Amino acid sequence: MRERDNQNLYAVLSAGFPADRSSCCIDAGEGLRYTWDDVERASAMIANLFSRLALPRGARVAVQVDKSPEAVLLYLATLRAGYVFLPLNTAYQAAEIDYFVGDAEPSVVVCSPANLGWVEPIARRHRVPHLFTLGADRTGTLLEAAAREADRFATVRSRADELACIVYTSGTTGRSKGAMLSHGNIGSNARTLHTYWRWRAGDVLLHMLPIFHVHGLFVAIHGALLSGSTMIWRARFDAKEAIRLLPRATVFMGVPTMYVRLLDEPGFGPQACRNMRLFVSGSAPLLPDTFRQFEERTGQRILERYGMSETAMITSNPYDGNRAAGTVGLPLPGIEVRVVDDAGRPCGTDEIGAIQVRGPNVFSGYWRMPEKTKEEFTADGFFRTGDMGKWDANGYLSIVGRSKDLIITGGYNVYPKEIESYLDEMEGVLESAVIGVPHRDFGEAVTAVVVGKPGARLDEAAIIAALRGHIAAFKVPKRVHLVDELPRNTMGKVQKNLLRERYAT
Ligand code: MCA
Ligand code: AMP
Repeated sequence: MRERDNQNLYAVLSAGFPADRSSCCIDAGEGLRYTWDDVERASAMIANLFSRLALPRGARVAVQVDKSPEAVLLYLATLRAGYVFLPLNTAYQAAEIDYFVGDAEPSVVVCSPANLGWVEPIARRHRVPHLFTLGADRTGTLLEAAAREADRFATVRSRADELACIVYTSGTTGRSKGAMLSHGNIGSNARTLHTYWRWRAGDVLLHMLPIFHVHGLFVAIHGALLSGSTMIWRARFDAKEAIRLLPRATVFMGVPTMYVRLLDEPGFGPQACRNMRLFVSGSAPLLPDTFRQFEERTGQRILERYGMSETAMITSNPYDGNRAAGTVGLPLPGIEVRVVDDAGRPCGTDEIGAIQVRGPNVFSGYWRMPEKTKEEFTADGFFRTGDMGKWDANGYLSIVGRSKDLIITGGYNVYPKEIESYLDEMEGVLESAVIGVPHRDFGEAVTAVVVGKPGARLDEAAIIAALRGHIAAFKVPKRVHLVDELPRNTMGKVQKNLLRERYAT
């Protein structure tokens, strides 16, 4: 294989690094700057460390660490060394991490030093061969070990179909599924977005998203790397800090909650956006109202796009053409999108149907779930997204709902089934239903409706307190309503639509 045929995602991305390697790649604030040379050398050191561990081909590197430039270096190093990166939400608690480690059987686990006390027993129980720590302040055993390694590394050659990342998405049955994404899946999507969104030398990305999901890890970072652009890097989103930093940026990516919060700041306006050329929104529906208010306040039309962990980005509003509020735009080049009725026939304009997708971006399947994978693909190779949508007369797609029982809160997915199973196990609980209700800040708020066993004395605060510590805080219901019974249809199925109506306010 010649060098330019190497489909390793790092090789693809690094082709976009600027000729001047002494310029800034990541500006993490407080004088902490990483040049492109730093990125190459530090990722080489970690890649050398992993290579020396002689892990089997396809070995998984599971990572639950706070956001930091070093976490990006660890990601890039894993790709370079030809291993499979597996990012995990920092909000996950012991029971959740135990499941992921047991399911993915990683050869390496990297956790934050503060969590070592509870991660170590999990890693031991699952016989993980190598456990390292990495703190957001550059502490931990990973960097200590990597410091002894050489700072040059020949990126491993990978085929397009070789596995690069496993991204877990919450499962409809309560079990999370690992979406297997190849170097080719991620690389092709990165190149497509690079062209479609007109990434260019001199762009500056303000990066405030978490990096354990497709949005912050792939969509945002890859665009910047492929165009040799500087990233202004902050560990978390804060509206005031964003307004302070935006004048130095040209590109920003966020979930709708971030746009709502920017608009809540009285000082936010065209001044802050004076050098901005692109605001991108995704992961959850952007309300047309937010789109319009944003344009009124800043003169900028937010570009909304649509994607999934299984597929990376699928559609996007155009860069130059009309960005239509309430739509997710047009299929990206090279990606086929169709909306079909129950019989699998293509829907006409304004007809609601199931959204399916096929293309080089679509994952190969769920980790060790061949049956589930089979169910989610049609005979002609389209992936069933679980989203419902419709085309308008101009060929723009709108998402009108989901056939999967899913709540999206502040851009994070929560599967009701998982929360219901925890609630149903609680003492005194007979049954429960978990729904999403409209929420000004998070878009949807996780809400539980609980029926107690006869004579049981249930209490909202106690239920919420009991869930905390077990599951990630963003999954914990904001409210728990105690009722005598759940509404059911004649088939005995809980009518969640009625509950959503009842608790909408
Ligand atoms: C935080 N809290 C939340 C959420 N985030 N509750 C519900 N939903 C949330 N998303 C709760 C915390 O548990 C805590 O509650 C309180 O809010 C404050 O926590 P804090 O960490 O300070 O929150 P924050 O910093 O204000 O975070 C809000 C946020 C964050 C910035 C919107 O959630 C975020 O970064 N979301 C982005 C998610 C994302 O990147 N999704 C992409 C998925 P308490 O104090 O009671 O414990 S990838 C994807 O979907 C596809 C591929 C796609 O298309 O992109
Ligand atoms: P995830 O499983 O975290 O990858 O989330 C993917 C889901 O997020 C999709 O199946 C959609 O339901 C939702 N999603 C992503 N982008 C958008 C958007 N722009 N509008 C509405 N829903 C979206």
